[in-house]
Amino acid sequence: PDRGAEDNLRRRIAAELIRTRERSALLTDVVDDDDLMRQHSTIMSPLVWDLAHVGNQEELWLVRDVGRREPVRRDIDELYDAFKQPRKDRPALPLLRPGEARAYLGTVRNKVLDLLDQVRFDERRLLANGFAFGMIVQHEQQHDETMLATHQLRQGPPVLAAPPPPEPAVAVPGEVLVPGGPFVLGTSTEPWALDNERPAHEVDLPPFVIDAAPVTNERYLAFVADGGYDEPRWWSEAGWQHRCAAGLRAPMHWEPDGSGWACRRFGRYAPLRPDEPVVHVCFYEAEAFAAWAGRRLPTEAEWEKAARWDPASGRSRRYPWGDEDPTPDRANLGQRHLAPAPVGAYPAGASALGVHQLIGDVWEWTSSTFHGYPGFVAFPYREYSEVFFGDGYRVLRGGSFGTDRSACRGTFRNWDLPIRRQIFSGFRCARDVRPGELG
Ligand code: AVJ
Ligand code: FE
Repeated sequence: PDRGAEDNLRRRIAAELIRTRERSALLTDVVDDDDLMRQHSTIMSPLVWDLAHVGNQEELWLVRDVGRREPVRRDIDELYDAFKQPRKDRPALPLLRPGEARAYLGTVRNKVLDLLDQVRFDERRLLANGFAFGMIVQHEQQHDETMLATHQLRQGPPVLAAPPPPEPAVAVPGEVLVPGGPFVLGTSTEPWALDNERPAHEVDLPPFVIDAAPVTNERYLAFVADGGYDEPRWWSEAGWQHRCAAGLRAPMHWEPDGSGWACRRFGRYAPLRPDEPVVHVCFYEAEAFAAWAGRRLPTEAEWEKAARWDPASGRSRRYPWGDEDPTPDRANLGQRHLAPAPVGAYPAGASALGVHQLIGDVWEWTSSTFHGYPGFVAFPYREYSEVFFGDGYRVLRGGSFGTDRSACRGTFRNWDLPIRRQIFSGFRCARDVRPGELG
């Protein structure tokens, strides 16, 4: 590659690394050392574990592998290996104290910025288009979203604040018809796409109908008020079992308030806003709502076609609005707002077919289990995606208000257990086309 282009890439990578670290610092500087060391939920890590883990991954991949430099702290690799340390055991480990963790991250980062100056991006496949650096940026941003979810679980007075998301600017239709036919799912060209998004391949779908916006609190409340949580027929067998074992009655963080509900968000209470996407529901709750509404969840292929397919060109776009990167007027991403935006707040982010708020606001459960696409090759390590393939996990799409733009694309795939709801998860519904509906 020519020197000028390489220098531009270096500058872009440095800016992304620095911007990302500012987010990690903000999320960990607003609480004291005891709070950082404490476990707020057994399904989450102490914040200080996430922080040092992010530094350790950066050391493993960039300092040692890409840079072939001497280890900074080989002795802590085990402590911060997510596969060796179950979350519930992490608070009892001899973790780096917050001051040590911050110093460790600083040392690693200085080495990385130094090697970034010298690296040649054509040296190895891992470096093509700066991929190794992009992977580490995305990894830290994913943990920043996890840390934001930990903040949401934390008890005590609020420590995070942000301006509210924008108000609705347009009326959004109920649903949109997506014509049948082939489209391209996944990518082979997106430079920082992770292995599970690859390769691009054609998928032929029958026509279907999808909600033009995520399901709102108002619609979800109708399901709750109709006794949806007490009616096994709306739930799958596994879902009903979980509903009973976990005593589910409403989305996580909803609390009874007089005759209605309030929600707790980052330490503050607010009445439920009817036009806001419902958040903190698990896959089983999404599935039950859809059954109650006479609908179903979209498959991830349907979600991606609604998001990326442009009927005018027949192409799949990088994002719903086109090929340009996300901007604040297109999507509620990046923890700029600490809530999903009401439906209709992002007309500039709508897809070619007129589907709104696919990117940002809330992760959207799909009916699909997590598998490799045809031709999948693990890269650069099996533990990112491949070890999670199987029927145990469901795919979520689109990112949330807590997701950074670097870790969110039309092709980006997230996954989680069907019982999880501490994440910023919501959904939209879909349905088959009815006989005669196509005219
Ligand atoms: C893709 C969000 C499921 O948090 O478990 C972080 C991302 N992988 N460190 C997770 C990840 C390794 C992953 N998710
Ligand atoms: Fe990680």
